[in-house]
Amino acid sequence: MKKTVLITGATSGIGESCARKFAAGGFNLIITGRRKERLETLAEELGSDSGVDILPLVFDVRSLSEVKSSLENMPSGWDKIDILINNAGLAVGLSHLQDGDTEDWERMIDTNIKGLLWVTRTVSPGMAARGSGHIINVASIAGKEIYEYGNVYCATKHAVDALSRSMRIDLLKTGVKVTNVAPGLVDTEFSLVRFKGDSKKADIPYKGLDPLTGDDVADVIYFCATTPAHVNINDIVVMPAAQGSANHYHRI
Ligand code: NDP
Ligand code: 8X3
Repeated sequence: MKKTVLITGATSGIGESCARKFAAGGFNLIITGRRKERLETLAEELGSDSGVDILPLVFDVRSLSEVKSSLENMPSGWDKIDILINNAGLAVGLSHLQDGDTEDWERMIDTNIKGLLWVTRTVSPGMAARGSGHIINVASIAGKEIYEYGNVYCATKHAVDALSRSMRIDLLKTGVKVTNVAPGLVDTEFSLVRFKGDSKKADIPYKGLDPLTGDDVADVIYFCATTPAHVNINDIVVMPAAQGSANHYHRI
């Protein structure tokens, strides 16, 4: 029987790459995000190409009521989630703390921390009751280190890192595995979102080096998700070869 994977933030970047990778691997997919048209187009494309079943669900992870009404009222046959990939997330703004925009902070905290918690709180009881499952949290190198101007985004990803470790202990006796995946620089829509649509500023982080692609990170996530039952990758940091730390890049 095919396993089901739920991917949050599948409308672009790492999440979309995960959808393609897991569909190619024969998993049924629940793909989520706020951009309905993108989700439906992806669902149609992957459904016809790979022959797996795909359920697109449009909701904002920041809203506990939207998360619950979407995930607690699934069509029949979709209520057993084997793998949850908590990927939806974003950075908004890049400034010293004393100049920060508090609305940007709220968006990051509400999405990256609370959104991940709302989805996990809704999905994990079913996994625990069945005695199996795998939660994969997409954190960041920004959850291991900090960089100037990164303050609140780094804090949210440090929170994800802490939650991954906490969840692993809390779920230990239930048979549910927990993996933390911490990428460095990945070329997605992330930078465009951080710089609020300013494509000139958004290109700067990727100049003069080969960043990771969403597909590179999806390969790592897929590897983590397909280890034998008795093996768990607890935590994995994946970086472009040209990035030595959150603060060190080799640009040509
Ligand atoms: P993208 O901007 O390409 O993708 C982000 C995804 O998150 C989109 O599908 C977006 O969907 C979804 N999302 C954002 N906010 C919400 C929300 N409120 N509700 C539901 N879905 C939401 O960026 P990435 O693929 O790079 O980002 C994916 C994850 O990887 C994030 O957690 C990010 O922090 C992390 N990361 C990224 C790195 C990078 O350099 N790019 C490095 C390390 C980690 P929609 O807009 O349709 O809702
Ligand atoms: C995204 C990578 O270095 O921009 O998490 O924080 S970074």
